[in-house]
Amino acid sequence: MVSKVRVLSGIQPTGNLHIGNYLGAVRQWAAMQEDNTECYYCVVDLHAITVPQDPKELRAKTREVAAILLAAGIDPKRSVLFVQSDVTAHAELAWILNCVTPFGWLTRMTQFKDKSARQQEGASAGLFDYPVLMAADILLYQAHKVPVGEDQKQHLELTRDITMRFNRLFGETFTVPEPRILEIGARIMGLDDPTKKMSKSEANANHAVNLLDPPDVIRRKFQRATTDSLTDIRFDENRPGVFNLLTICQSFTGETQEAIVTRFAGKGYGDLKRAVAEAVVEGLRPLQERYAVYSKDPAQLDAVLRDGAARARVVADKTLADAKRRVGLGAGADQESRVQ
Ligand code: AQP
Repeated sequence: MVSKVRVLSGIQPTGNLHIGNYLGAVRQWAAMQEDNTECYYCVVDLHAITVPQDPKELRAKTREVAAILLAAGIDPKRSVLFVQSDVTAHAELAWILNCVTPFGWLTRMTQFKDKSARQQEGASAGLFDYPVLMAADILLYQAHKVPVGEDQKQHLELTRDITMRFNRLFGETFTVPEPRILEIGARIMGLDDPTKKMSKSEANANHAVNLLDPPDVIRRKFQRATTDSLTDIRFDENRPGVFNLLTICQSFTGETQEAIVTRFAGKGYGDLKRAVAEAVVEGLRPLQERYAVYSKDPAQLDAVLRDGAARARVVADKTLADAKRRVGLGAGADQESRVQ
């Protein structure tokens, strides 16, 4: 039995990390490192190859993302930080879960529908199977809580369904995880089109504010952000551009909605954009400074990731061995554990 609260989350090394990834996920990862938690955070490179990647670029991004996580406050003494493909149990458990996951459940996943629509027939079987690999990531560590952005809510619900189905078929094996989705910042929208989630894979250069963008670039991107033809500044979800800017402002400054609305009373969108840009520049400054230090020390990063993978394997391999035994895999497996 696990006495501490186990936390697991992952991030894909698929491009430049942006403030959506930070506010929706990474910042709360750092905040969840408390005495009563055991946190596992991984760079999910197996997930990244569900869409085509340049091998050299993928490896470089994997290291960059790991260094950003350290810079964002993930403390390798308090958390286990590792690269997913360094722990082979993830792929192995995913196969077992594939075989207990009904095909129909996966066909309902909206993220697959969105992403495969762009690639049509060329979409990989891996992209379709992405949520099952995500379930394996979570179940291997018997995670109680999974801090994610709102876009992952459906995948988390599927993970819970897969867990309950496996436990019903083979006996209590896995902890049923719960998503941890923030009320503010769980869905940051693109600056160019505030009706679309901010995403690493969008091509427009003004779409996302990246965590490593220099201050001038951040200011320019906010200056060009799409707003509307009205003038007053207030939190109104029907005005997605202004709402998104205000949400970003609130997430970085920690102010209440009332305080922000009072601050901008009688001011224009230009003032708002400048103020949000400054809040983000200041908010990201410590992360960017720490990143500069970590990125100059590849040996330290290697050591952190090697140690993280070794510590992750201890937990993951134990869970995998139990799952295999329960399913009846291997010559010496206990065939009696199936309870139906
Ligand atoms: N716009 C967002 N607002 C809040 N949270 C977000 N997350 C992603 N976008 C936003 C959260 O960040 C974590 C890591 O995401 P991911 O890299 O695993 O994949 P993703 O959700 O598919 O992110 P992207 O940026 O949209 O990447 P691509 O374009 O590669 O698909 C997750 O917890 C996610 O919820």
